[in-house]
Amino acid sequence: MKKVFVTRKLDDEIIDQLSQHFKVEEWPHDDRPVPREELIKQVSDSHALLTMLSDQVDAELLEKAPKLEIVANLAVGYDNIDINEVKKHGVIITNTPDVLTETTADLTFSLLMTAARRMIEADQYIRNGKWQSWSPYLLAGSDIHHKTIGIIGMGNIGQAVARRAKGFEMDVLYHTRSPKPKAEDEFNAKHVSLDELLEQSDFVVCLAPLTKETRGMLGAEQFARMKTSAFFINAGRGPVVNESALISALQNGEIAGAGLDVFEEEPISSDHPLLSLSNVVAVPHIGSSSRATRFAMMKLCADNIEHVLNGKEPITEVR
Ligand code: 8YV
Repeated sequence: MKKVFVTRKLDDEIIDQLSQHFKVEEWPHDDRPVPREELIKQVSDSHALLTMLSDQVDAELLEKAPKLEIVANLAVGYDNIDINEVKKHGVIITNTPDVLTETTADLTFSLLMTAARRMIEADQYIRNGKWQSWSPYLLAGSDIHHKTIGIIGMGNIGQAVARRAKGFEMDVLYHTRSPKPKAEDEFNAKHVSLDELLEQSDFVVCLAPLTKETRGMLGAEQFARMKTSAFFINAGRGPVVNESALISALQNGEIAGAGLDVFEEEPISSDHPLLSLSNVVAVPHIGSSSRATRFAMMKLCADNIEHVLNGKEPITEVR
């Protein structure tokens, strides 16, 4: 019987599905990653790995995995996997696109709204007993409707964010490797250079994947180009941003605020400098985290594994 190793405790229904056909072993914790030594030990006789973003799949691991046929990553991003190495070893990689698009766009837009309308500060204001009377500019924030949103990385999630922005009658700019004529028709979106996007947007939303080209692409120079009234939202990958440059831009009033789902190094601790800033909204990488979507992601990983180990085509292969 072929063996599947699952690197985090998942839904019982998923494990039951896989156990009907395969020998399944699962790291028994849902809140901490499998230690590297354990992963290396487990992979030595595994035919499939169901991995999380916190697991590094690299040359060292693959050398120790002679039977491995598939790595099914529970995320649309796969920057934790050395694609070239995996391909060299003839192993198939799958990810979880589409099923998480709308949920991640919801969270991205929530971050934008929460930052602009100072929702966290307002909630804390009441909880801390500060609400004594009404006042004209009490917790006055920034408008969202009719403003300009600039989306960096116009893939499926970027387009789903643009669709939400249209509901708020926003102007949509975007910057991505190749223009998206469909998005231009549907949202009247304008493809612009990164500099133009930064200079003209009231909300800069980063959804770019992490690659050699995008690592550190937003630094001091880019934040300096943004309007002082603009907000920066990141629901893509932390290392696309130079975090110390972002902190300086926020501290020096070069930008108005930020909404962040992702960070340079995750998890961040409660004494992280970003958390000392009242104009920052931070959430712990929960973009795709609705119950239904996380289940759909797990199911897609299990289905991909079932297909590949049974000699069928994978459903969502990373090519
Ligand atoms: C994942 C994500 O849930 O899909 C991605 O790329 O960032 C999230 O949706 C997270 O990475 C957990 O693996």
